[in-house]
Amino acid sequence: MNALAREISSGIADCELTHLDRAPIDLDRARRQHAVYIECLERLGCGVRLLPADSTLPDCVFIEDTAVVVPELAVLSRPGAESRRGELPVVEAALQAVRPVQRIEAPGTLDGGDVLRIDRLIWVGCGNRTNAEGGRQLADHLTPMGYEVRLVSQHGCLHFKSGCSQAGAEQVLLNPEWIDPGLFPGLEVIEVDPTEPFAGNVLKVGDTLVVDGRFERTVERLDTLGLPLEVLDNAELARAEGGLTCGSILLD
Ligand code: CIR
Repeated sequence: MNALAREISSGIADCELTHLDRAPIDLDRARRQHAVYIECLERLGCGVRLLPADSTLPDCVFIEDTAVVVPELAVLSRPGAESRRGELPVVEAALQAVRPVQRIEAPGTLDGGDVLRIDRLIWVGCGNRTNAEGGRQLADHLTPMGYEVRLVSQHGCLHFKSGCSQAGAEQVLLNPEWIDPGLFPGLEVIEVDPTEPFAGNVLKVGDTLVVDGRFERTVERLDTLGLPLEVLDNAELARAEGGLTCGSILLD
């Protein structure tokens, strides 16, 4: 497994914020936590290509939002926040080296954080950053490759995956306040602890789940289920509304 990631912009203080109030971000601490995240991916067997930051692109570390990558193809997104569209060219160049590349075109918008893939099934949360046109374009690219793309309406949290993510081969972790468990028939649904609304975003690398240790009760639930865990601290980037999936694009 390989992965793309991107360094943290020195301009991150000007990041987009939707549901959180602006709070100071300690850049050094954010970079230390990010370095631990990259080391963790490497320990789990990923060859990580770390792309350079850009001081004029506050949110560039959240590379997940810039593309949807499946083994056959990369679809470059068109972020719903205009301030983020400049993030694409560097990512596009990196993707050209590993996949055929397609694009979401205007008036479509799509953030990778709104796209959850479990094998050949793909859910796209439309409503905030991603619009229905963006979701349809993604479906047009991926359906011919044998993927089933389901457009769902999503409003409770910033991105669809802010509220849900794949936990095990057939398990989804979610916050039922934000994401309807009925979206996942046939999969086992694990709910976050109600006191930890942001705990639903975990990163599955192979069989291991990378989790944020600040969400102790949810981590305990996952541990009880016997899922192999790597526990990190994502506190600083969380102030920019970023979770654990946002920091990488996994290339499997
Ligand atoms: C934004 O609002 O776009 C960034 N501050 C946070 C993006 C986090 N990405 C994600 O949830 N996939």
